[in-house]
Amino acid sequence: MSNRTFTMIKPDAFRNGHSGAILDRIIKEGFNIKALKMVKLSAEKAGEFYAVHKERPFYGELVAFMSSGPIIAAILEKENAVESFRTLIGATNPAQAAEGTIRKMFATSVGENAVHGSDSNENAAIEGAFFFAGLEQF
Ligand code: 3AN
Repeated sequence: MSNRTFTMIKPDAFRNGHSGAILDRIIKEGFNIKALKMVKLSAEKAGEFYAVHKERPFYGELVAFMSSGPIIAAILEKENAVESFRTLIGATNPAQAAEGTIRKMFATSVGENAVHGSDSNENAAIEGAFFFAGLEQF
């Protein structure tokens, strides 16, 4: 069954000029883009998005990084989208990411790891709705 996931091209990948290559790879892997926008998160909004990590030692660093520059947010559709996209992006730490994954190719560190991918169908829906109104989703 076809379903949806949510992604962000993070500020590091955007700054380093990898947005086009990453979007091209995502499309070539068979994901259909259902919503897309370029935005810059305020620290407050980044903190809200990552609220689940509030108690983690890297939370402050994560919020500062995610609000440090523009990102590209998107909703993607494909069969088994959440798991399939997590496989495409690779492990959180790019040093442990498999060859050919987006993080292996474009991420620089565990904190600045190029892309986000939702970890469940439930979170994909919550995260998609955080960025996109109904009228912006196709
Ligand atoms: P993933 O993005 O692979 O689902 P999570 O949910 O464990 O990974 O972490 C969310 C984000 O928090 C990561 N994408 C990364 O940017 C950041 N992060 C995770 N672990 C660390 C860490 N040890 N140090 C700095 N940032 C981290």
